[in-house]
Amino acid sequence: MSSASSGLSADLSSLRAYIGLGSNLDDPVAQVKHAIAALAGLPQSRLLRQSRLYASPPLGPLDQPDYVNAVVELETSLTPVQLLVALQGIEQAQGRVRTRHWGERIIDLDLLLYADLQMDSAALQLPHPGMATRAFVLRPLAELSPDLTIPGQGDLSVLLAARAADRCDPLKQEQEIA
Ligand code: A4P
Ligand code: MG
Repeated sequence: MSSASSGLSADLSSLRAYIGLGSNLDDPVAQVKHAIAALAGLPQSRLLRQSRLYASPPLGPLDQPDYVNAVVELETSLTPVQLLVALQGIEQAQGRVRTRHWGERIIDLDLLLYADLQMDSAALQLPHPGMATRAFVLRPLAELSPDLTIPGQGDLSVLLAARAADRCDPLKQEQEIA
């Protein structure tokens, strides 16, 4: 954060975070939209942009429904851990129940990127582990910020090209209308 910056908005604008959303239970389109609305209401934060909603086959156990995925961009003055706790609060408020690893879920909110921070603690890893190989993260992220570099992983455009064969398509417009 620049010490020369003077107002709160200048400080906020220097901290960008990207959140990945995923749902494959209980009306996934509505669940993702509900979570985006909750993200827009987070304290000390502003929702900047949201991707379209995408449909993708499950990563992990195949005997579960396809997912709806999206990515949003926030500016925030919450710390990374405060933001993670806030995301978990939104998951709980929407009734998320943890089942099997990579199993079906009402809503999953992953902190993908927080500025250019790299960290590896028990509670929080940044960038989110696995994001660099997941088309359902890379494609909506590239819709928002195609020129991003993922810290420790390289250019988003290169990472995305490596997943070109993976299925992950924007939902048709009529499916997106609430
Ligand atoms: N954690 C560490 N770093 C982070 C971070 N950057 N963001 C810790 C969020 N959480 C982070 O997460 C487990 C623990 O990760 C948390 O306690 C947190 O402190 P969780 O949400 O409780 O459990 P999870 O999501 O089931 O586990 P995991 O391994 O994080 O799964 P993923 O990676 O989130 O993948 N297929 C499709 N098509 N689309 C999907 O969205 N999602 C998953 C879940 C599987 N298959 C999918 C999709
Ligand atoms: Mg998760």
